[in-house]
Amino acid sequence: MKRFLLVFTLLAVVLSAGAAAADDKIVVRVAHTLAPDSHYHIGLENFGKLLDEASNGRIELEIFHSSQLGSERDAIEGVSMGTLEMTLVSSAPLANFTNGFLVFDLPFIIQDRFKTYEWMDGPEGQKILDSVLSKGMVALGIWENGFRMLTNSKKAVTKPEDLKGLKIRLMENPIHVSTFKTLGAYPVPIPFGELFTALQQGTVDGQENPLIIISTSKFAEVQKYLSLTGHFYAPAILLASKDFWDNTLDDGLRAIFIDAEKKARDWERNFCIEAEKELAASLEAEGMEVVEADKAAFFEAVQPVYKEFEDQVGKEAIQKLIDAQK
Ligand code: EAX
Repeated sequence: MKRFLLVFTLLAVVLSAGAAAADDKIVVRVAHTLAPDSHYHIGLENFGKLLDEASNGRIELEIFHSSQLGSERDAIEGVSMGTLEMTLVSSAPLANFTNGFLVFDLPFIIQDRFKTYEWMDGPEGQKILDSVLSKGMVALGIWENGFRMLTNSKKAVTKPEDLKGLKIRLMENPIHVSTFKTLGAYPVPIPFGELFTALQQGTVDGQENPLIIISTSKFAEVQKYLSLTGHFYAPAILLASKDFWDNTLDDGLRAIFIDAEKKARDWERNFCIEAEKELAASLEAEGMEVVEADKAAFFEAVQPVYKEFEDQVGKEAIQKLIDAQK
């Protein structure tokens, strides 16, 4: 009997130790607004795999796609308050929280994505990332959303005048809104999760997003014309809640996140570049009419936006980003 009790006690100890190890698992929720075959989602899946491997299964990344946890603004708020661990968002809606990222929103400021990657990954980019620390967030790095292209249901837009009177959905960002006002369009900020329906119902005539989003969000079903404008370049920022970063993770786990983020970031950027190569042709095959845009004319037309925002963004910050691409 004694022997039996001893075995039983040992077994109980072993079992409860096992339970403790299982409790030790850290589930990290990350939210984004895009489709499950998008660059964000596939990039995050890869990030999750890297975290899992490096932590021997201790870190589990749980990805919520398609605005399941709300808009980008909701997700940033959640991360900032500590009710959500992570999110991957365009930098544009961060304008509601900091001026740090505004420089990226200026039309046509980014021409050379490769030189910009170097700049973003260096000390200048780090200063920008650090601007969210006081908002309860840690920005881990800059991934890619991409060069934004214009679509609409009314007409082929090749020059600024063609935009007159078109209702265009934009992200919630003052520079984006001003750019489209300057071009003569009616800007309408709508969260991404409501965009397909807004296009379908004609609440807006058009929208602008990278080709990979136009494709994975099936906008060809509700938009006829695609103009290859590349008017904004959207970086994607991987944000973590500062509470989660400081209090749930320890030094070892933080190092794992930092290392996995760099690998996943580079992988995701390459994925975007590769995917993009085929996309104009495949959207054409889906029935869109694809036109080149007179970029020089658009560039000229949006110059007042630089004047309007140069104080808020900082002349020096603008010049640094331009010089980095020389
Ligand atoms: O960050 O809202 C948008 O148009 C963004 O490109 C999208 O949510 C990805």
